[in-house]
Amino acid sequence: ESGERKAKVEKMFGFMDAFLKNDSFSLQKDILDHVEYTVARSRFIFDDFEAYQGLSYSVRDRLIERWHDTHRYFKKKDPKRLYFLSLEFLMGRSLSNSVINLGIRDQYADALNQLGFEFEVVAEQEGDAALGNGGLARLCACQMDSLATLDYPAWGYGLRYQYGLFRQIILDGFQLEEPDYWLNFGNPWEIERVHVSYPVKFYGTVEEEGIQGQTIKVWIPGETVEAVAYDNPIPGYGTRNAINLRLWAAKPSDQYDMESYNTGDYINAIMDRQKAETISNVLYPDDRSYQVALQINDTHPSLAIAEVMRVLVDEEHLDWSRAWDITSRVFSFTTHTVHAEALEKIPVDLLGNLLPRHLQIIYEINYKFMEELKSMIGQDYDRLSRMSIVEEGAVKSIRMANLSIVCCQIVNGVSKVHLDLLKERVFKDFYELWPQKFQYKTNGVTQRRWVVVSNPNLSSLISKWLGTESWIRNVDLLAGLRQHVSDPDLQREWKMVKKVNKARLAEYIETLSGIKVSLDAMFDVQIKRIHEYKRQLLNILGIIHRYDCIKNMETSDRRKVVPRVCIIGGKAAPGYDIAKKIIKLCHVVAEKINNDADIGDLLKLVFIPDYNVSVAELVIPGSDLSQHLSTAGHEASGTGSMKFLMNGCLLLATADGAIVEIMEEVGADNMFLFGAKVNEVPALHEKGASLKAPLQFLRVVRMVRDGYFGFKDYFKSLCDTLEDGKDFYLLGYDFASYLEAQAAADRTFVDPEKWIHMSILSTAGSGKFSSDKTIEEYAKHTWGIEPCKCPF
Ligand code: CBF
Repeated sequence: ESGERKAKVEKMFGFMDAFLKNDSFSLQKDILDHVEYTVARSRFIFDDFEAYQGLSYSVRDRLIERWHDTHRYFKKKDPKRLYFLSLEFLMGRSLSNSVINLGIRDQYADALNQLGFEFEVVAEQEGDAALGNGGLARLCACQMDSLATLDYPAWGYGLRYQYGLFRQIILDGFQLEEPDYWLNFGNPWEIERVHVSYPVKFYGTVEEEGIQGQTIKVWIPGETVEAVAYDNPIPGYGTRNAINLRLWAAKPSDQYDMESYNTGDYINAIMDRQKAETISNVLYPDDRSYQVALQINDTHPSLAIAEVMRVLVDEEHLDWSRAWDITSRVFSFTTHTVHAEALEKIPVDLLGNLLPRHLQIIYEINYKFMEELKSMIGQDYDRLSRMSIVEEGAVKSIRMANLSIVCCQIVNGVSKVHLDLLKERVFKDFYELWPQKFQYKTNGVTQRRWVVVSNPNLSSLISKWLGTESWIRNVDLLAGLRQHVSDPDLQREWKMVKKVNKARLAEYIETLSGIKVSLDAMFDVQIKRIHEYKRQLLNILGIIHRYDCIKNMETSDRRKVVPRVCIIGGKAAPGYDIAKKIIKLCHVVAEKINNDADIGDLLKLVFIPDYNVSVAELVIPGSDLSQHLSTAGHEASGTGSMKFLMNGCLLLATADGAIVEIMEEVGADNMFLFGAKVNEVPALHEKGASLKAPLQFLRVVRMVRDGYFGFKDYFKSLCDTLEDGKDFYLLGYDFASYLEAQAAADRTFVDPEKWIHMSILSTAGSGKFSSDKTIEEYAKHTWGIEPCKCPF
């Protein structure tokens, strides 16, 4: 850049805020301008949705401004960057989060008010960006928020799926799936970069060519698809920094077009173009410097390893060892599972057809690794074959986790327990070889989204009692609540906030299902993906037991029952039959209980359909108790528990995943713990059929089996999974201690002072589970990056 231009830019930094003003009049004008010129509706007549659009474009302008300044600043300072690769980002809604992070929520609320609209109503118009399945994907969204807030020079890379996670429709209690057309009404939060596009090649052959006496491999691809960038600015809180989440969309390339036209077959040409649009792939950033860190979020983006090697060897003509040296120093790998059988494998036939050169490179990596391994462990063929990147067998496959471990300098689990399981079971062989590679980084969630945005009343209360809002960036300050825990004023106000949130949730439940619930009841919630290991079935069987007990009580004893509203929500994978049966069971049980006049307000069961991020934002603040029931050793971390904890909900949980660390922070006596421990589970599995389930358990299973709730034949296979010797997830074994934990929760609930005390201590102890903490750990111990704060 010329000196003159540089000076100009420097000067511009002095006028950072001069472009877009944030006073009420300017905001009103911006909103109206966008309604009129971007949305093309009259500024005199527009509805809530159009107001949402106008408002969002006006917020986006401010995001873009910060985004530009941040990138300009990063360019100037040129710090080491992080590129975070993930195939899933579950962002949810953007509006409220953006205005809060930009520090202009109240100004916008006021501006909208002047225009005759209400911020909350307008914000409700936004759909969720659900580009992911569950915990792993939402974790990435929290981590992006923390990266921006903590001023780290980072980019996220992912895919811009046309359709998000399916919408769950419940028809007669059965789950049906509908496509999520999330882009149908436009997406004001993204910026399409038509000029930022890269060809992504597939198929074809690899040929050998001689150049200057050397033989090199040349890949002649068969098809090319263009990856086009869509940028999504991510604002930090309390900083000018806004980072980028770049999502790639697959589009047909011109080259592709030409081939189609040559055939003269117009219809097939169009069909082929459509095919290209359905393809998605991950690209690495076009940055030649190795002052970067590349984070692979689970094995899904791990083909990036072979791609970086291909570029360095085939296009940059580096020799193999230099290319390997660079590649193995920039990549790190986070694994999110404890299930060895869930580790991703790609059949060699498929990969060889689609990406022949990448397959060759993986073979070469494996060959060199096997040679090195033999020199270290000798001819132990069992171990060699377990550790090989290539799995021989009926379907020869590439083990993507092995590829990632071999290549990456750091492999991390997502909780302390998870690391132990990786070391002892899942990656035992690798751990023994390279113990120094293995770490854990406990997951975290962002307090901005999960308290400030979704629970503004609690957020204000916390700030009031801490005397500062700084906890929103410095989460350690939450611990300061401990000193006020016994203050009756705080307890009263805390209780009041919960009541208001419960009222909001009760209203939502009534609108959804017509069921009226009592605010005096304990709101007991389990929301997460439906999976056998997460044991929603244990919850439902516990509810049946409660129902059965109430039914069989003398009427006078019913007065002693602690009323409960049990709330369950979550999606089952479309092909996961047992999970779908669990959803149906929940509905038939609910039908029975909710319509039983003997029961009334003592027990209600509600299934919340289409659980997603914005539903969670409503449900979590209104919950008293939340359940995390995974069979010990099955949940790598779990992040839902952390969101509830921050919101002062008490946890009823097994000692699994991050719960073990939550116990350390909050104290086991402030939670309701139950069930087998991680180290007891293998021995229990060995006992198999000799493990006898308690009578209460057999009774409730029998009620389902015998058709007490109808659908006898349909539930047979579900009940079969609970038979002695088949009960892999140990529902029968854990049932008695589960009921004890539930009884302890009841006893505590009737002592409101004690409950509030535990609730305040839960929030106070939640600081460790902020994604800010996780990101700081990664930055220091994995990525080696430093904050780079754009000046105001
Ligand atoms: O690490 C984030 C989350 O990832 C999962 O959801 C996953 O998809 N593998 C795990 O199941 C969670 O335990 C974990 O918290």
